[in-house]
Amino acid sequence: MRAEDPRPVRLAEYRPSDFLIDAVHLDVSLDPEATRVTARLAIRPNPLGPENAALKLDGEDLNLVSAEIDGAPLRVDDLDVTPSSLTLPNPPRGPFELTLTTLVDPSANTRLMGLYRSNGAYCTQCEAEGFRRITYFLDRPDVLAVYTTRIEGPEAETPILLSNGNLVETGPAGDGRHFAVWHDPHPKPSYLFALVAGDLGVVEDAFVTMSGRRVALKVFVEHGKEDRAHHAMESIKASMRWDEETFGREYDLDVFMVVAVSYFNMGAMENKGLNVFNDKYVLASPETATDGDYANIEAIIAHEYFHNWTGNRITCRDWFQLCLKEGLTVFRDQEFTSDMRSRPVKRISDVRGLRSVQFAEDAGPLAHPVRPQIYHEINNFYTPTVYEKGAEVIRMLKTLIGPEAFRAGMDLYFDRHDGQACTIEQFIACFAEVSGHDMSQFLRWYDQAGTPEVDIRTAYDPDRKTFTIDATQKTPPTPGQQFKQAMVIPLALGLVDEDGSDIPLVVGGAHAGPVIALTAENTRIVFENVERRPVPSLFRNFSAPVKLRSDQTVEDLLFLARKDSDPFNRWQAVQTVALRGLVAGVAALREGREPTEEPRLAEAIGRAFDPAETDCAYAAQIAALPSEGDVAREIGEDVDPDAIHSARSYLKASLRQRLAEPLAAAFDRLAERGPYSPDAAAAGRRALKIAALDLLAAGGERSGVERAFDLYKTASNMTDRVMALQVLSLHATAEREEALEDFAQRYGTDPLLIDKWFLIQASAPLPDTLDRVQSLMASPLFDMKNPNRVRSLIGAFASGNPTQFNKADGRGYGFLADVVTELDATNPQVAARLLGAFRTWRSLEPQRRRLAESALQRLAALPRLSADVGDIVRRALA
Ligand code: 0A1
Ligand code: ZN
Repeated sequence: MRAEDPRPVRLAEYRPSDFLIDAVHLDVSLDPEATRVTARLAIRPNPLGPENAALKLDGEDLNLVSAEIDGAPLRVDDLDVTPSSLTLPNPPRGPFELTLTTLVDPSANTRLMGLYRSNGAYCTQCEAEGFRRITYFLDRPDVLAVYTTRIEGPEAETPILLSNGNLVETGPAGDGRHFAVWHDPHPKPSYLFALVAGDLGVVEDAFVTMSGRRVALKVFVEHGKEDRAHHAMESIKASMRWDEETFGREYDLDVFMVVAVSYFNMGAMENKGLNVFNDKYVLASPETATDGDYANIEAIIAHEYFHNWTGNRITCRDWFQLCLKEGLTVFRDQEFTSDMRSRPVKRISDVRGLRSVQFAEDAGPLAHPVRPQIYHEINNFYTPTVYEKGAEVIRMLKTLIGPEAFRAGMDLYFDRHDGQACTIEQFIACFAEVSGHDMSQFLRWYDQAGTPEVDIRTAYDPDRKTFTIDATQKTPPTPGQQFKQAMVIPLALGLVDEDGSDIPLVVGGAHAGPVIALTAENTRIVFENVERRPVPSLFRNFSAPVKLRSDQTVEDLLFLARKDSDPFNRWQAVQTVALRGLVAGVAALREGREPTEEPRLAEAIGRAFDPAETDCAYAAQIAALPSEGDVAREIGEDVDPDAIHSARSYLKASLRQRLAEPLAAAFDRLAERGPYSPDAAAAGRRALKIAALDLLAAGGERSGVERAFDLYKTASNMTDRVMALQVLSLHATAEREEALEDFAQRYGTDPLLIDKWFLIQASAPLPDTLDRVQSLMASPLFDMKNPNRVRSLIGAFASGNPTQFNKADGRGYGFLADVVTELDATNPQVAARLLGAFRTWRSLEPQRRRLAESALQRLAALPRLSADVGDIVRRALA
């Protein structure tokens, strides 16, 4: 039998640390299998803690060589060493220095947590609990220390030696070895520690801060890839400038470094002064990167850089407060992108992402609050709820108190809490203070899980000239939270008059809105002086992360699609019409009927391709139909992924027929002219061109497939080539196979391009996709030890291919369970994330649900399961 569940960690049981560590001197002598780490720790009892406490340090996969207190060796009996800790039962009662020497094996570290190797280089990942795999430590975010790090290694293999802070000394160390000493003056938690050593290329630049200090900027990449580091470098400078201008935040060290590594569990990591990145989010050139890559790099560089203030200077008291740094930093990077590119397009794409992943999480067995109250494995809480819903909560806060009070609250937060490890309450108190708002009800957004559903009914009274809105809110039960309380829901709205203008909002004789806070289960709002029935535009700019049900008619929505002044709701209106049509189409197909068509939808979508439409990026969003996942969520239960796919294909084919001419004209008009530029406007033109191509090829229509094949062959940039390949990949044709073959020939030596090739094949809604995924896993291009390869082949299949993962015979589920079983032995964190594909299994139709459940049960019964995978499996089945 499997071991018992490990004891969970509970927010309610938080206690400050019994001891504090003020300074850390690390001496790291690099060796592929036996790196020697000597840690000199300046420790003292916490004045807030109990007397006579034992000192228990965290440790994992460490080999203890020696231990000393204030220079005197400790005997083994003075210590209690277990696989996860080192305890001193009777430590000194005053300050003391503990020196520990341990050996670690970076080459055997396949979990990619702690010190490990990536293509020969050494690097570290310490968030959340990886530092304990480097040395014994109080590995918790509320223990802040000043770090000095000496790294020593062979000069030939590791000419570059990096750690946090500023470089203070370098020199030879004998025997062909050399050393570097780094000192970081800013006290930090252990999860922000980093070390990198290897033979790397570098691109250098500089930034002069708002107070005139010069900061050296360095981006380290594998040799030969330097010419792909320039976009990342430009993004660093843009981020630094933006944070000064928007939040008054200045950088605080002499050097800021980014290192790209090819083996990385997540996207990137904000280690103080030394951000380590998944190379996918650094490397870009017109020949190798798509518009999407350029945009991701800009956003993720910004995200990690912004953590310097929201996360590093002010950190989290405990891991339950993860959203304190993550939700806020996502909000900041979203704002940055909005300012750098198009605000409405960014909002639309963020909301698409939120709905497709976070709403799905909230609706299933893995739902949890933005600030969880309990966890078994913290690695599993780097979730869309903590990140993306966490950002929505900050956005609502800003909407409710207004931009000036929001900025004042941020200033107060930075001022008051710089250098501290904080809680959500401390953060929110800053905004309560500057705005005078009572935030107690607002705090429920952090503690109550689930997506609130808001139902809005309206009535116009021509005699009284009133327009009444009745809003009801309800949050469905989620695991561990049966009953829900009412939330503060900011409703940004407009009442739109015939000509598209907003009529003045008057309630109780006074001017009202445009944001009304819904705070009770039922709210009635009576607008006065309304001469004609207006069309309500609700939740403008997606003012709250809720599901809206309303009595808006298709006519209302089509009117808003044309006339609303809010670009988000013009897009939303088209989406809602399409979604309603798709849901009806699924019902029809399941009853053996043909879906009925809504010709006015084709008209609304057709406007995106009108030559008069100049905002192509926005038009491409209008043209993009709700995804299969969107339709599944809207249906909610008894979901049949095949029927959804068919209904959507049916709609696409009908749009192709109705819009054949404008689509072809747009495709030709938007053909690439001149050299490639990744800027937002040019990217928008390409996005719209591909949207046209995708519809032209709907149903495998020959002329569309031929166009796609032609674009593939003649493409002058990677976006066109990859997007054309993606359109081709949807239909079983000879062109598809020829293009896939050609792509592998051209780019087979570039791992990031192979990832695109894997992903495209794994996402294809074709019956032989699973077989193909399995044979690609056997190819030498695949590497189960590299998370990027795993995600682009297996992750894309499981989370990005609804029909093939959810094959009616259950083979997709069995396959994922097998891969997770294998991967769990080497990298539990990535294995657990793959299992996220099961987050919606309970909403499937009965046959698939049974098959998914038995795949999960098979995992649950395994004799050895990591904490990471065990936690997801148990919660998914609970
Ligand atoms: N703090 C990082 C996310 C991150 C979390 C855990 C990691 O360990 C494998 C790595 C990165 C961010 O928000 O970017
Ligand atoms: Zn982050």
